[in-house]
Amino acid sequence: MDKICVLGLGYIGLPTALLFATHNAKVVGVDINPKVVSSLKKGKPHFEEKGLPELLKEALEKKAFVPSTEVVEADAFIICVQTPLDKEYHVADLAYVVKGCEMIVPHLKKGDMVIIESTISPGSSENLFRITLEKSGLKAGKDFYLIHTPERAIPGNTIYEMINNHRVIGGLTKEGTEKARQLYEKFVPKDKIHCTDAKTAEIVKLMENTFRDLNIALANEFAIMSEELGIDVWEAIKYANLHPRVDILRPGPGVGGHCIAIDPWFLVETSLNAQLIQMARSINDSMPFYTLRLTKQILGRETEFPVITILGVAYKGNVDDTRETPALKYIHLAEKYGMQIKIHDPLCKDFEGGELLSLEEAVKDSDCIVLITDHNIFKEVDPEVVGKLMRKKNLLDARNILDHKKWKKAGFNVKVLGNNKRNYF
Ligand code: SAJ
Repeated sequence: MDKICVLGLGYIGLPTALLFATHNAKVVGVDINPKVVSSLKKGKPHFEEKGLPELLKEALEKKAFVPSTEVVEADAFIICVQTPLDKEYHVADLAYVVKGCEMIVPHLKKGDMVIIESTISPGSSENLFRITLEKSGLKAGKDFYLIHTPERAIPGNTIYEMINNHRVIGGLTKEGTEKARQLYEKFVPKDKIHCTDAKTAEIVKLMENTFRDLNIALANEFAIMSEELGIDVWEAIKYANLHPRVDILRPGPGVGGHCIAIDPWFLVETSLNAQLIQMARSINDSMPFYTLRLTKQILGRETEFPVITILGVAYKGNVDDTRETPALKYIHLAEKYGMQIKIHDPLCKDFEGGELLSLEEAVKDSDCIVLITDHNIFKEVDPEVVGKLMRKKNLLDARNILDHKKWKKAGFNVKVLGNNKRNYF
């Protein structure tokens, strides 16, 4: 049975480790955080993800998954650590991956695979990780295999997508790529695995996320334009998308998460010609500020020291993840303008931008609700009930998910981001 050591038990590492453990492999999952390791040993995942508790239970019962703080000898090492954006220089911070390689070095032996799933900039397997791993005295391609296979599963549906999405595998050598293909065939259907070289594999995921970022930027630009033109962007996009070759995404208060808001920069750092990509990033990054501008318009000049209720700080709907959330930027900016912010997000456990309150506490004496995250649960909020607790009944729906008729009926002044249409019928 294959022995696998997975480094990093986060959003990608843990499901990856568990899928191998439940598909005929012995897995040691390594995380430097002892709290994560002890919680997993007790059968408790440290974050929410559909199907994860059941998968962990199965892997532990099979005795095929051992959480640990130490790297051990294995046939395949899979690195799934984070690669944050270096905010000062807007380049990939690959230090955690390098650290992972360094931890593998004392355990590396002939014939082993080192597989990097973390998102990395093109060329870094060859130019950076190879050099670190060769400190073992072994040569990449000759003695051990270095492979990149980017994980592209979407948070909220990670386990399904890890199995069913197409997977691109690119090694420094053909032999390594083939060995990795055989390994992933344990849980990925054969016809969904595509083999290539390392640099191509490195760029594929960056291209996908950049494409999505550009599409959302276009939707956001259309939203701002629609406000200026006095039309409803949601209606216009709905009709444009009826065209068989058009698929415009949804505007909103900004783009967050650890992928779309970051990965395009990994391309920008590799080329002098990535102007369109930078432009999309700056449009999406400006959306929290635009959302704040709309908030100020709703409040008007007469509301002094306004109190704002934020519905949702997760970076997107129905997840508990707040990484790179546009809510944080909105809150910082709003506080600079003297607004008092009260936050409600029933899915998130903690948030660096402020205290998380119950719905009642968050709306009490508020002047405006600003819906930032499209959690389904917000559709169940009763405007009659919250309206009674508020000082002024204003709503800014920055995701266009609420039943606006119902809110208006309860006496709310409703504004939807991107809709400036006057009724003309
Ligand atoms: N968003 C919009 N409008 C939309 C769609 C999304 O404003 O129409 C916003 C979301 O609210 C969120 C951000 O964009 O703030 C990103 O959300 P997302 O659902 O587009 O993507 P992620 O970051 O959760 O996951 C993406 C996915 N990539 C693609 O769809 C190309 C996922 O498949 C990748 O695995 C993941 O990035 C990753 O790990 O790279």
